[in-house]
Amino acid sequence: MKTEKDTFRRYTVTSALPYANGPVHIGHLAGVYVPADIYVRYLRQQGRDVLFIGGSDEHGVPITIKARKEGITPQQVVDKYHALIRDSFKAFGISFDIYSRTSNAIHHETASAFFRKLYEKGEFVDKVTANYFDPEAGQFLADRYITGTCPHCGNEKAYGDQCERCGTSLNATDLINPRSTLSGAEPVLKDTHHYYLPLDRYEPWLKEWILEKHRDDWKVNVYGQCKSWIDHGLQPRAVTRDLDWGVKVPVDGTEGKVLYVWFDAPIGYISATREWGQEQGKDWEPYWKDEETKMVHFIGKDNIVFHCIIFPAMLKAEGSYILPVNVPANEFLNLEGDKISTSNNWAVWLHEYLEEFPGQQDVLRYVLTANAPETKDNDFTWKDFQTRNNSELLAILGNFVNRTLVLTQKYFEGRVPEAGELTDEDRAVLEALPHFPGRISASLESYRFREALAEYMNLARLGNKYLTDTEPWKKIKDDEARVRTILNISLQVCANLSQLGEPFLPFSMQKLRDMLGLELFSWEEGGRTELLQPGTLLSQPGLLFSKIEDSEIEAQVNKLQATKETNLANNPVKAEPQKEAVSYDDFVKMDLRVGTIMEAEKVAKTKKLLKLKIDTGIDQRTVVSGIAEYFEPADLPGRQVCILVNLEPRDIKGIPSQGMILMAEDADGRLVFMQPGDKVSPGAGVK
Ligand code: B3M
Ligand code: ZN
Repeated sequence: MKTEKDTFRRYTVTSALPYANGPVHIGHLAGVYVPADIYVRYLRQQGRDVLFIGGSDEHGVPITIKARKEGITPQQVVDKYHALIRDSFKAFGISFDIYSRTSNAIHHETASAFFRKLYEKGEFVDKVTANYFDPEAGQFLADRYITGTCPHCGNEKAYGDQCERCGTSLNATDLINPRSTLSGAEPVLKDTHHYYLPLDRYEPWLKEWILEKHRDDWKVNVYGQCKSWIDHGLQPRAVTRDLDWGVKVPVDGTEGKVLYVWFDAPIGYISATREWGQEQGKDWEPYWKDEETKMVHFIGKDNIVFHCIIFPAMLKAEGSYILPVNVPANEFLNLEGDKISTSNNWAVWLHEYLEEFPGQQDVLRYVLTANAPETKDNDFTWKDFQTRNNSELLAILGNFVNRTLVLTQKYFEGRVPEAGELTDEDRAVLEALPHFPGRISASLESYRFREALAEYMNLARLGNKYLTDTEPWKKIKDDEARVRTILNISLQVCANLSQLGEPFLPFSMQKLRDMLGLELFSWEEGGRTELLQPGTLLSQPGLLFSKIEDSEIEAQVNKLQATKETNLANNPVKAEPQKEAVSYDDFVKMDLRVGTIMEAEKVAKTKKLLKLKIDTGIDQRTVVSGIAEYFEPADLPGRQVCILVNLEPRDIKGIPSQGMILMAEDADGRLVFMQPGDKVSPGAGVK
C-alpha cells in the first residue's frame, strides 16, 4: 500500500451505522469504531478539518423482527437501543462529531429526495417479479423474514439477503428449502413490483475506479472482495421492499413499499452531516461535494459490497457527490475461539464491560487495537486481555511513567530538573525520540493501527529500559547532577508519550497530561526533546493502569461457559430419523473395541486433523481423526475411546489410518468423547 502523506483540505470519516436492534459488543469496537476513532483523533491532532459521522441504522427487517419478538413497536426497539449504543460509544471515547439516527425526519427527507432524483433521472429499472410471500401471515417476505439453506456453504440458517456463515450476499430465491421466519410456513411465489438499481450499467466504471485506480491503496481484503464481485458480473439490485417499516417510496402508486434498508442507511451519513451543519451553523455540502475532501468509510467486512460497489454506484448515479478515497474494512473478531453471535449471546457487551471494569475503557481500546482483525479474523481471549494489561500497559507504559514521576517528586519536590552533561545512553534516547511521530504517522495514514500502536509502545519500552539501565535510585546519593539529567530525559519521554498516545488511549493520556501540566499539542510538536521546561511543577502522580487479577478473568470465563451451557440446553440436537435396519450378522461384522490414546499430534497444514497413536489391546496403531478443533493434543494421552478396528485402512493426507474412533457430536458441532464410566482394559470388546 502507498503511504504518501495526503494533501486534502478536509476529511469526512464515516463509521458503519449499527442496527439498533441490540447492544454493541467488542466486535463492533475492534472492527470499526476504535480504528475510526484513532484515525480521527490523529487527524484532529494534526489540525486538519475532520468530520466524524456515526449513527444508528433504525430500518430494515432486523428491527421489525426484534419488535415482534419483544412484543413492542419497531419505534420502541430503536429508541431503546439507539440510546444504549450511543451511550456505550460515548463511554469508550468514540469522538463522533455527531451520532445521529435514521428514524429522524431529516433522514427520511434526505433519503426520499435522493431516491426521487435517481427516479427522475431514469436511473432505476422497474420490474414485476415473483417474490416470496407468506400465505399464513399474509405478507411478502423480505430479507431476514426468510431463511433457508445457503447454496454456497450449506448453512441451514442463511437469510434471504445474506448468509452470515460464508458472507455471501443472496437473493431470497437462491435459498434451498426456504421458510418464513414469521410463521415457519413454506412461502409461495407472488408477483410484486419493485425498483432496481442496474449495477450492471456501472460495471465498466467500477472496473476502472476500483480495479485500476485503487489497486494499490485499498486493503488487500477489500480489493479482493470487490474484484470477486465484479468478476462474477453485477446484477440489477432491488432497492425497494414490501414492508411498512422504513422510508416510504416517494413515488405514486407504491403504497406498502419502503426503500431497501441498504439503500437508505448509507444515505444516513449524508443526513447526519446535514443535521450537524444545522446544529453548528456550518455548510455541510463541502464535506460531500468538494473534490478536496477525503472521504473514508470504516466498516466490517460484511459491509464491503455495500460501501464499495452499491453506495458508490448510487452516488455516481446522483451525480453531485464525491466518492470514498478509501474503505479500510476489517475482518472479524472472534471470542474465545467462536464467532461472536448476538442471538447466542456470545459476545462481550460494551455496557456490561463498563460495569464490570469501570474506568478501564483504555484497556479494552488497547487490547482491541493490539489484536485488531486488520488482515485476517482474530480471536479475543480474556487471558490475552489480562496479559496485555498486566505485562504491557501496566508493566511497561504505566511502570515507566510512574517511576519517573515518583522519583521526580521524591528527589526534586515535583519540579522538572534541568539536564546537564549528556552521556551516550542519554544521547541515544534523545536522538531516537524525534523519529517516533513520523513512524506512527506513516502507519496511521495507511490504516495499520496495530503497527502504529506497536511503534508507540516501543517508545514506552525505550523509556522504561533507559530508566532501568541508568538506575537513578542508586546514583542519587553520590551524583545528583546525573540524576537530574536522567529524570529530565525520562520526563521528556513521558511528555511525548502523553501526546502521541492520545489517539489510542485518550483517557489515560488526558490523566498523564494533567499530571505533567501539559495541554494537547499538535502532532508535529511530538518528538521534541524539551516539551517540559525545567522548573515546571508537576502534580502528584496517580496510577494510569492497575493490575487485572486472575479472579476477574475467571469470572468472565465462567460467564461465557454459562452462556455456552444455556445455549446447549436451549438448542438440543434435533435427532435425525432412524436409518434403515441392519441385520444382526451385519452388526457383528463390526469389531468395536476400547482403545487408549497413547500419543496425539496435529497433522501439519490441516485445521481439523490429529494423528493419534492408540493402544487397541491388539496392537498400537495410527488413526487420523478430525477432532483437532476441539481438543489439544497434550490433553489426549490416557483418554479411552471406542474404536472400530476393522474399518478398511486408508491414507489420509499421506498417513495410513487404521480404524475410526467414535465420538458424539452436539448441536453446535462440538465433538465429545463417549467415554466408559470406569477404566477398561484396551482391547475389550464393545457389544
Ligand atoms: N447496519 C449493517 C451492520 O450493522 C448495517 C450497516 C449500515 S452502514 C450504512 O453491520
Ligand atoms: Zn453460506
